[in-house]
Amino acid sequence: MTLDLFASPRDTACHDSPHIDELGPGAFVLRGFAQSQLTVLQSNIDAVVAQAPWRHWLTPGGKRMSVAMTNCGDVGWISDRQGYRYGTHDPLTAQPWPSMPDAFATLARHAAETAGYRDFAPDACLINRYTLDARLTLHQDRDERELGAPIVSVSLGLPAIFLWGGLQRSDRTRRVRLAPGDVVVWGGPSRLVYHGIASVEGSFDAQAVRYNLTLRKAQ
Ligand code: MD6
Ligand code: FE
Repeated sequence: MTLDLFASPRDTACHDSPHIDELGPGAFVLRGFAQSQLTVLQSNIDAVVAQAPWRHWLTPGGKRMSVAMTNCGDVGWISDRQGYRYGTHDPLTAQPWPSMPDAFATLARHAAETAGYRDFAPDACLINRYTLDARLTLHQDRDERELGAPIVSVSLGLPAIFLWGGLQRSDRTRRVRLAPGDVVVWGGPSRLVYHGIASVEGSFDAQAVRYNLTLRKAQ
């Protein structure tokens, strides 16, 4: 995988700071890549949530997830006692998931290209909302049919401590702070790395939350 910082001149419009941290083979944090688009992204999140409200999925084991979620795109990620899967309809409203905003798909394509993945065309976006007490335990993203495509993840709102592990759950993890506007892109040999969110930074008096967009090619 080659890292081509100057993949395309139009990419430069997307980010103010091209600083890149390498997490592992094929995995990068593009610091501040979405900084100039946070307002647009947030209004698109609000529009999705107006159609497909936040909900706390149950894990297959019956536990309520602390992270609130919704989706947009052709398919959305669903969890319940039957398991994890992608579905075309929101089980809460029985409607198709809201369509993927252009701003999400374009940002994801540019971020993927900057990390060396050409022609990324996401068909699913999971939107996560973290309050201060929310956590996401170590997991692999393996419900997608297309494991050859990378995943692009965009952070908004409060900063968080992201855990980056290895290909085994028991591998040691590295703590990586993700700030609003940071974009993580990973695929290739790192596609099935275990990862999670250890904590969200903030004070309990504030109403602020963290949002994360995870764009994937699911089908
Ligand atoms: C989060 N992210 O940042 C959780 N998964 O809130 C993920 O679980 C994730 O950032 C796959 C690829 C990128 C991610
Ligand atoms: Fe994940």
